[in-house]
Amino acid sequence: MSALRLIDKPECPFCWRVRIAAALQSREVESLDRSEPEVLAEWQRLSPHRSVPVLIDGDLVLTDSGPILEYLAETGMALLPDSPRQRAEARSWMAYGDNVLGRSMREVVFEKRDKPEDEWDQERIREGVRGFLQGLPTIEKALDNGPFLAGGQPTLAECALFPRFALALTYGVEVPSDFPRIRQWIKRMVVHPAFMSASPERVRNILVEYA
Ligand SMILES: N[C@@H](CCC(=O)N[C@@H](CS)C(=O)NCC(=O)O)C(=O)O
Repeated sequence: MSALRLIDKPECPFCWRVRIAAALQSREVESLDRSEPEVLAEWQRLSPHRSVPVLIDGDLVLTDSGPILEYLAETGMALLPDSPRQRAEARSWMAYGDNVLGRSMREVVFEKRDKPEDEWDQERIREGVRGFLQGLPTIEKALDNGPFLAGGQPTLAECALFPRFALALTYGVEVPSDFPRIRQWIKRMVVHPAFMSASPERVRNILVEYA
């Protein structure tokens, strides 16, 4: 199996999910930080819509985390369950993570990330947190059925959702205690070497506390 190269941004949840998927498959990925000048030039050449992640496998260049994850799932160890129903569920969770959790959490992250605290738009943050929390009951219910969202093992669903929860924690948004299954599920991933090793160092320190 050839070594993969990933044009990467450490806290981008789309890059992060690719790193988790590769780590779950024990595949070596050379992470190329997009902020490095020579990587930036390569990225500008390879990414027509100017987004990360970009995966390079020999002469194959893939943009967008969706196709990248599907490619990894088809060319390496299982990242999707065997049954078509559970495969569809895993993919559906990926969409849920982006459309529900991600959409809300990005408001919190964008507001807090680049500004001093006394300039934060508290209403924007409250709205973001509200949207994120509204997304939790559906996940809590799904975790009634097993330790992971689509079967007994982490799948693409966890690859995509874990960064959303890890970012939430990093930006001060806790999962309330009335979601005990979600809290256990996060801990299950935090103690999993693939999830930990794929996380940015700053976040890893916060996750260690959580476990
Ligand atoms: N649908 C894309 C979304 C990727 C995306 O939004 N990436 C952001 C970073 S998190 C990006 O590239 N933003 C522009 C930039 O950083 O220059 C995917 O799944 O890969």
